[in-house]
Amino acid sequence: MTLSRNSFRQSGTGVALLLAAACGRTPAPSVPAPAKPAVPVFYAPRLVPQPTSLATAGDAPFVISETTVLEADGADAMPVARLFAARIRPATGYPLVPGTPAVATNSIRFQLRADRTDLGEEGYELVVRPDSVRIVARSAAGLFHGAQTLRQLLPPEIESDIRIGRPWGIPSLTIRDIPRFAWRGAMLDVARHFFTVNEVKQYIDILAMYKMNVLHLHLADDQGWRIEIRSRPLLAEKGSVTEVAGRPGGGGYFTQQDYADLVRYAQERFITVVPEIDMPGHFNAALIGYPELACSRRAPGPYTGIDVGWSTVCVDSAPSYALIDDVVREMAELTPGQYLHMGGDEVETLTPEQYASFVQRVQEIVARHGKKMVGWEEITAAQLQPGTIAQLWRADSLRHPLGPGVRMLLSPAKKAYIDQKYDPTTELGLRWAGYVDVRDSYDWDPATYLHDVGEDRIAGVEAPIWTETLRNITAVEYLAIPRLPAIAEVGWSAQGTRTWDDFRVRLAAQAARWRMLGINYYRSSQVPW
Ligand code: TNX
Repeated sequence: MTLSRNSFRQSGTGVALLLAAACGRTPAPSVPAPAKPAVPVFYAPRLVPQPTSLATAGDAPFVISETTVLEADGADAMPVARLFAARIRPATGYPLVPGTPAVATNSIRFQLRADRTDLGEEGYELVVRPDSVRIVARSAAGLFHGAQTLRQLLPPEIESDIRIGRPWGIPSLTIRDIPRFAWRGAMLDVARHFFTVNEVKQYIDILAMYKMNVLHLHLADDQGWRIEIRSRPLLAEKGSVTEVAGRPGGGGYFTQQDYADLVRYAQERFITVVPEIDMPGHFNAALIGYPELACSRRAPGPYTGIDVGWSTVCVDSAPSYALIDDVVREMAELTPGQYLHMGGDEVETLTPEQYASFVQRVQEIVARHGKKMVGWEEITAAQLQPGTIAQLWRADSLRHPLGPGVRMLLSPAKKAYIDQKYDPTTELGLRWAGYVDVRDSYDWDPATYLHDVGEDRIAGVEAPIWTETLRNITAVEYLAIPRLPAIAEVGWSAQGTRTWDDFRVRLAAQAARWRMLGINYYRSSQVPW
């Protein structure tokens, strides 16, 4: 250890005490040492999402060193400690091999405590003192969220993939942090444009940084069917060959192995995958290989435009339900989470009676395969079972009262649609919901958004990104960042702990991390970068 921990104090402005390069030497008074750039040992916390409570201790920071030990207390704590070590090993260049608890000082301990029911399913407590760091949680998910906080307490260069010679200080403090909503999601549309497994993993990494815990994958739409269904091979074979604008070589689909790989990668980061197969509309791609599901019995061609509402599966015919049963069965088998999303949006070709009876039949199929159904807000027109979730996207009020046990997931387009343009100059994105700048995404309260739906009926919040204009993950990031972290905080932080004026400053501090990670972002003029 080259640094004395006690020689640094946190400054009032946020950037901590600077380490003078000449530290330890006393230059002769007549010949001042040349001014070398100073390096902050640690920074005052600027966290996103804002934790429930944070108290700085006023002590010296904890400084990670060559000999710092990582300790996993409890079998399920080890994978979390390993992921954290893997994240900070490249930048520090330190070994940081996780082991079981052994030492009392110079250690970072991940501790599972079943009796800490006060921390809830996903909460954690983080205590940083000059000689140790402790994360305590009741679940591995809580430890993981605590590790994300610890990451943000380190200097931004911690995100580097190459070794950086600088002190790695963490301010002394105590954080207690429990999420507001259990469902904090992001939806990625891989149907309008296809994204590779690696691109989706990059998106998962961003969700994890901001403590989001649901990845909703929009796997099928008019322009493409993106998941292998073994009992119905033509869905992917014929339905995946193109995408919006139909670039040569565009399109593609996930094999079941790819999907399983994504589910596992997300699971390791405590993110549940919710797959969506949109029906009865948005169904053109499926009909290419299975024309008997169209009322016309004629196979349509691949579609590369961006209109909505025109396609449908034939809802009054048995073969349709046989195929839906096969798809639901395989998706249920592949998906450990309890929810399957069945779409249900923007149907313009059916009578209200046909639509409601279709939704109810699909809901029964989902239940028969042991899952609960999620659908877009239109499904509230049908009789929904307790446990079903309706995802709000365009309504400002409910047209149908919610049945018993039915809850809403909030993705109001004017707030949470991160595929909308920021302002008139934004090249990417759509604009049907109006311009959505960062403050629009941030400044709202889910509990009061709908007059007739209070907090107890709200499952959580989700930020969908539709990809009509987005060809690759760099373009997705440009629209997602910084609105995704804004929605993440809306979902995680108690309403009384967060304000826009404070958020914009904390958000600005994230940019150095995004640059280190190579994450693209929009430099909104609302944020003091
Ligand atoms: C509406 S939101 C849709 C999608 C489009 C999106 C574009 C919803 C349930 N349906 O089909 O991609 O707008 O913003």
